Amino acid sequence: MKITFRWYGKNDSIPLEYIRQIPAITGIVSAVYNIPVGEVWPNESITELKTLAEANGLEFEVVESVPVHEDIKLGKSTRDKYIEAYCENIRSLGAHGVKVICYNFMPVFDWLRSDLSSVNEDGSTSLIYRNDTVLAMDPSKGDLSLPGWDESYTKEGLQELLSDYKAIGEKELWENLAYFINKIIPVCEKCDVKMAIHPDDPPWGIFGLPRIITNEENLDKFLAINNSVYNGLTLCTGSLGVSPANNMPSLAAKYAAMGRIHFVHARNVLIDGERCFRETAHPSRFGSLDMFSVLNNLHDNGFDGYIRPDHGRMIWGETGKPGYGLYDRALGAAYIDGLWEAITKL
Ligand code: DNO
Repeated sequence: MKITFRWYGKNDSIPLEYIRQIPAITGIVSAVYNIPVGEVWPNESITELKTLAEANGLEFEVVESVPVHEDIKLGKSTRDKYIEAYCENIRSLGAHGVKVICYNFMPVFDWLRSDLSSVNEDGSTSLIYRNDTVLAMDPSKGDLSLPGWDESYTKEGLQELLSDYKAIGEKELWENLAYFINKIIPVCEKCDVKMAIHPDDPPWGIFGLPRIITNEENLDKFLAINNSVYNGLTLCTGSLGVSPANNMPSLAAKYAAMGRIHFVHARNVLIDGERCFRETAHPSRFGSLDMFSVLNNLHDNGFDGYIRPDHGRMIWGETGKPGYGLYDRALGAAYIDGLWEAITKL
């Protein structure tokens, strides 16, 4: 297992020099950010990321994300051109030594929270989700801006996109996902790049849009679309784990035994109501997830992929990208490393 750390490129306020000082981190997880979704990433940009990482003693073997163009999710006639560009990105990332690509298939919006800096008792702040608040939001009014979202839509563009999705239910989204997967996986096999789909965060439909990577039944259905080992998962404990029906240690054991987990996002969350949760410090006792059992089951079932500490709180007065500060994620990395040492020596 390799412990990695997400880095948002040269615009990230956290320097690579700091990341290399976190014990146990072997590499960065990054992406080319200044290219519109659906286009081919310039070779120079990929080379630059790799060179910067290596100059700091870090590997660059995991990309998060290569975003999927909405026309692919919508199954539009233009999708083939975007899939070809996606395949081109897989080829060039493979040629640069990238081993795993994390991506998601969530319509329009990526991850969603109702508040990005809710104050905890100890003065730190966390990302939280309150169902009532989210139900009262209306993205078509164009006044919402949250960090996981593609900021490039105009108000009209977003309204048009949301209206295109009126024709897409879960069934259609599954069909469009299967079409995409069956086109890209043969390329991944040739280039030795493993795909790791990120679960929907949160794992339920929002704003009337379908979400399908949400639970065990659907993960099984997803993996069965194409049985190649290159068609795999990002096991994000905090995304799936906010639904009490998702037993994270058991999902970790099952999919690791199948050899289908290529990347793990380790995050703890406290479920504090129906469809309500608060992101916490990583150790088990602060949240609802048994992080030890997740890691132990990964280990016992042969997991040998990449892991990264996911969203941290903001602590020690740090400001920055919500969920992606240095300090709490570094504590998370040290915790993961400590658990792993204990597990491997037991
Ligand atoms: C949130 C992240 C996600 C993830 C994408 C993968 O912090 O885990 O935004 O990067 O969903 O495509």
